[in-house]
Amino acid sequence: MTKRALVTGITGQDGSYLADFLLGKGYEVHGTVRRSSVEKFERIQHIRDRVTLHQMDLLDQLSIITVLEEVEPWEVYNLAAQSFVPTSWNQPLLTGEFTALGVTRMLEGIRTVNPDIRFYQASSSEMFGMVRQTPQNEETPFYPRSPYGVAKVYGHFITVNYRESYNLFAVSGILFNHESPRRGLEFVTRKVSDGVARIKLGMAEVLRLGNLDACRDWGYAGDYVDAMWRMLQEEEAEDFVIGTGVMHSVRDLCRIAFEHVGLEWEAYVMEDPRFFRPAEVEELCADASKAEERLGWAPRVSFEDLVRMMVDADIERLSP
Ligand code: NAP
Ligand code: F7E
Repeated sequence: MTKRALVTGITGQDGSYLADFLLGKGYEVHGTVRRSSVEKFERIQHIRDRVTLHQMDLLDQLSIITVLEEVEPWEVYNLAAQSFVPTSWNQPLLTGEFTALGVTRMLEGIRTVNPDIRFYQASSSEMFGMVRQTPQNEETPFYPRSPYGVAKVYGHFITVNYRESYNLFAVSGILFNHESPRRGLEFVTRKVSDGVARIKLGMAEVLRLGNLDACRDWGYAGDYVDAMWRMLQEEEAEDFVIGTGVMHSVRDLCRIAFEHVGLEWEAYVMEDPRFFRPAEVEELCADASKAEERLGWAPRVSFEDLVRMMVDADIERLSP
């Protein structure tokens, strides 16, 4: 029988890769979109006729229940959120509504419509914030450093709580940063790949960034959606950390990206106080050994290959 999945946030980076992945597995794929005066479906344009879209907003409980009733999914992947950390300081209440309370609305919808649905929550390494130990695993305590991180901690624990209270198959994937040519332009990897492409093509002269010392465990989004799916195929609902275990600084990112097009990064990158954050997450590094052992999951794309893939894609996109 054909499996049916519902993906919230299908127009986002991860939603689009997950839709590709599930279609490849033979799923019937449904996705939720917010009503907008203009369509923003670029990331799913290539599969537009293979997925079914439904209007839904995380702020609107009725829209969630209606979509769950219409689609009757076996699996729900809750990827929708306000996901950009700096915006969470400018719009902390909206971030809380989408990224925290939105998860409760999804879980309440599932409990009401069909408690047998398997539920995936997109938790984040931002929950570790000011890290209590390195590398971080499923047992590491959380210390979020932004309204976004705080909202994700709520989303994480409400998922755990509904699993324990109502026996739902509800899991959290604690995913470390993952990137791709479909990454939003404001995130640092894409800002760098886009900036490098513009400089190489003579369309820009400098690239203004914030904290170059920040370190992240960056992986490839295409690898990470596979881990989401694996978590929902398990016998027991459990949470997993997903990351590469390799950490790089923003400085490394710049060096590798500029080197790829034969340029010296120091000549073009300027630190700009506008891009520093009120509270920073200095470093994150995953210990994904539980996922490796239990899910048989491992990242396939290295950081260097990821950066080169993103730079090449932006050069191709921007070339006349
Ligand atoms: P993204 O590209 O920003 O996509 C977010 C998606 O959420 C978009 O489709 C957006 O729709 C939708 N959305 C936002 N607010 C909504 C609302 N009120 N109602 C319904 N849909 C709404 O994010 P991503 O990188 O794919 O990340 C996917 C999820 O994983 C997010 O929850 C994020 O917080 C989490 N996460 C991401 C990473 C990472 O490194 N990428 C790591 C850990 C966790 P529009 O197109 O209408 O804006
Ligand atoms: O920043 C530093 C910045 O915005 C990474 C989201 O997907 O991953 C993402 O959150 C680092 C930070 O991602 C600039 O200070 C320096 O230390 O690419 P980012 P993020 O904040 O780590 C997590 C796991 C999520 O869950 C989130 O949804 O890079 N940095 N200069 C900069 N960052 C940006 N954006 N722009 C700069 O100019």
